[in-house]
Amino acid sequence: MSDARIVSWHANPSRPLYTPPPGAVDAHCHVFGPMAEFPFSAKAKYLPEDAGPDQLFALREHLGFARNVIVQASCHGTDNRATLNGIAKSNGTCRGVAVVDPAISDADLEALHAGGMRGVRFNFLKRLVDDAPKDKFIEVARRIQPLGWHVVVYFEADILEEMKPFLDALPGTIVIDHMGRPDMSQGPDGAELKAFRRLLDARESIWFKPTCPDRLSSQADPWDDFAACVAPLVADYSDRVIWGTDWPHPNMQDKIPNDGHVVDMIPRIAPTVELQQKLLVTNPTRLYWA
Ligand code: 0GY
Repeated sequence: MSDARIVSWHANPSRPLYTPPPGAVDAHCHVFGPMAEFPFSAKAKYLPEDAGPDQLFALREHLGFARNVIVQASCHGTDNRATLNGIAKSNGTCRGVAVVDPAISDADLEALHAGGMRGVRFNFLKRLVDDAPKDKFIEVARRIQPLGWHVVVYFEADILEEMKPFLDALPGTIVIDHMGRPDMSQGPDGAELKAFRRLLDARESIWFKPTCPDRLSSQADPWDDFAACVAPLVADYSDRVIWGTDWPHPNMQDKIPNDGHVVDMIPRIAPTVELQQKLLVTNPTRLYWA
């Protein structure tokens, strides 16, 4: 990996045309560093410039959101201090999702809870992590249930079938990042979205994030194929969707999205006030501020 630090976020995003409802939650974003205080993991697969909580809160204000869920990014490994720092500075307006060493003690899990963590993330992307020990993850998922936490799982559509026994073995609520990254060029009735629907139909406690048009679309902004594929999914599973910007857009340096345009995808995938309220307020509040 090169030592050059990467910028993957827009320097001057537009103000969205869409206004989120009061209390809206950006439920998938990250913080990077600041590195001088919170160094990156020795195993990090990318080395970003600092994108700390002050930048996150300024962007949130600009985009019209009230709260954030900060998801521990892979570049910080299992050292959750940068994410905890963001939560601590937020005056109760942030919660977090941690990445933990499966050998973590109960006392350390409880300390993460006290610091505002409400879930644990299992990342299966080979370009981001060296290993993903399923047996150990299942054990972690069991141990977090008494805390009222949920599991967030990140994988790509080509391994959905092989993920099924693992997902079946996880207790409690599961949130799938970015819908398991289906191929949007196949359209709303494409094989990968159909397979994802089968997963949702088989278990009510599987939630998902209809996020990342910039990553998943086969087209340029305004990402029309994403809107066409994702709107039916949000309509059909509206009680188990949460939304986020994905700022600072890790690894998107070659296709940096305009965050204002990312927010303007919301009314295209959730066209009614009722759907927007569930996606941005009711559902994330149930998971993170209950
Ligand atoms: C995302 C997606 C990515 C990165 C991470 O933890 C991470 O580094 O999640 C990615 O590169 O696809 O959701 O932020």
